[in-house]
Amino acid sequence: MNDMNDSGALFSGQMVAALRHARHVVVLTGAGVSAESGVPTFRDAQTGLWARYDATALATPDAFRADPALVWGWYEWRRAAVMRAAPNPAHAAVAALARQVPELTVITQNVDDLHERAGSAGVIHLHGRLMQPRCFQCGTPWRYPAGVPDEPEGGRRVTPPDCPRCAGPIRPGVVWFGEGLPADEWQSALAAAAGCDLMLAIGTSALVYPAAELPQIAVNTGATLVQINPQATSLDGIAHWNLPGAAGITLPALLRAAFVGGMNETA
Ligand code: BV8
Ligand code: ZN
Repeated sequence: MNDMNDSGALFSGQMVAALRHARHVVVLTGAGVSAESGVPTFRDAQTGLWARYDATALATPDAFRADPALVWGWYEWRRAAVMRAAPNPAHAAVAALARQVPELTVITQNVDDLHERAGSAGVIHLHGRLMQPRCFQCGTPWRYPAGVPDEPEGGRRVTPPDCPRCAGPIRPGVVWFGEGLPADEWQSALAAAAGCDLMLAIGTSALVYPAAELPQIAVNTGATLVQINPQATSLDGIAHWNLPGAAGITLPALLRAAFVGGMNETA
């Protein structure tokens, strides 16, 4: 799984010590942390009705204006997948880490609620939340009917509901490409990245901005950067340690190595 260091330990002793003695840890996650829960990443090829579309093209205000039923259908299909999914050991490890270090800040690019369902509190959602729709026109929050939307495997067009206040179309509560990030969340993320002494970048290709700036900001302010990702990314060059494994295996193992008794004792 991970590069064995010369003493045969799974992780370098220096890295384990850095985590064990960290004062403020930031965990930055991307779609890869939810991959083992069966939630497709942005890199994964789109399937069914969406196979003909590039995700970054669908996730835009223009795409919604041009074909609201296509885009709303896509988000209903993703929401169904997330509601059927369960947090995996990586989400559980992030939640357990909060009890092992003096201060933990969880920053995610994911619009799913798997960190929260695993027990993480105060998660900073840079790109919004699938479960918080609102009116595209007047911004009035809207509530989904109870239950998992019954979406066909291959997806389908679904006309978005009308806003009870202005009859405008309801949109997903996510940040689309070309839209600014929520100001408070972004300011909190910037402050945490600049103030932490160790950042774990987990399951992100670090290609979407401004979120992809956070690891560099952490390194520039003296933090140790540890990346967990089975593939190479643009972070390989700035990370102090690259752990080329699946988050659901690597992160629990790292916690066990760093904290006596690891997760079990705290779970
Ligand atoms: C903005 C919500 C302006 C919606 C998302 C600077 C340079 C270049 C471009 C830009 C720039 N600044 C801005 C831009 C434009 C754009 C951008 O970055 N484009 C990219 C494509 C080049 N940014 C924007 O548009 C941002 N807004 O700039 O607005 C503005 C400013 C002020 C006022 C008004 C306007 C908004 C960006 C947010 C867009 N919304 N999501 C939705 O979900 O539908 S982004 C979305 O894509 C995700 O949230 C995430 O951020 C990104 C996908 O990246 P990842 O999460 O990393 O996932 P990915 O699939 O790519 O990779 C998965 C990784 O996991 C892989 O590396 C894989 O190896 C790994 N993995 C797989 N399995 C596992 C694993 N790892 C561990 N364990 C495993 N088991
Ligand atoms: Zn409205």
